[in-house]
Amino acid sequence: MSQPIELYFWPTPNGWKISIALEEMELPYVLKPVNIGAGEQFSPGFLKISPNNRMPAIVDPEGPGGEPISVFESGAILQYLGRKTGQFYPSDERARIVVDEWLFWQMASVGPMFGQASHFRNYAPNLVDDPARIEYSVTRYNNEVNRLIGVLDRRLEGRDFVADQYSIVEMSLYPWVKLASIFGQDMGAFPRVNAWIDRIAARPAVQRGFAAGAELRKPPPAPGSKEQQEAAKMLFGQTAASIAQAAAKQS
Ligand SMILES: N[C@@H](CCC(=O)N[C@@H](CS)C(=O)NCC(=O)O)C(=O)O
Repeated sequence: MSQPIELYFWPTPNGWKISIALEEMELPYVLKPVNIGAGEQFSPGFLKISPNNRMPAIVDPEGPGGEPISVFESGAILQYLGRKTGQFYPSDERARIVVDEWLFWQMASVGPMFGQASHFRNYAPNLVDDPARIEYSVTRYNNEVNRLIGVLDRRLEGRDFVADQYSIVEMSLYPWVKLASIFGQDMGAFPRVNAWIDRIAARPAVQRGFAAGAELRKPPPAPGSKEQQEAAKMLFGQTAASIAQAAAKQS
């Protein structure tokens, strides 16, 4: 029996990418919660594994050569797990390049743009005095999310999955794209994406991946509450100096 992989995790789209992958690949794992609203991502122990103070990250006690290895950045983790298991990440070079193209597209475009769209739509209104100040940003990122879902919809013309088969690309994209409607997107305009969402949602491993750490997920704190202000302080307005201070507090 192999030793479980430690998954440093909080239930958010980037965290679910990896719980889904571990479930799909049937790898044993233990959750190591990193409460990002409470600043646990700044603890020196976690920063050693994940220097960018973001989850997810993993520690595989049975890495290359049988020695432990840690990996941060969800795209790097998905590629590592795909290579380790030989699953959902083709070894044929041409097929692998297609997976890499779309995985990097997720990492460089979908994740960051959806993240900004969510920030300006869901969080920023509680952080500014005058909502007119964020109107331009809300529109900019909503448009970008809309454009990206359009790219995905075109890609899915005549195909069930983004690459030739269900792959780590779906694991990276699905947790974000399924949230698009709550980011205010009219998903009626994207029938192929909707069918793709249904196809993925039906997979038992995806359902298990989403259920991982469900008990950690609390309703978002009430706007203007002390809890919300504390979480916002942790998550927004980070600078190099503020991270150093937070790390010192956590040590
Ligand atoms: N590019 C990173 C992004 C990870 C990321 O943004 N994680 C967020 C939660 S979804 C986080 O840990 N935030 C903590 C913070 O902002 O301090 C990846 O894909 O792994």
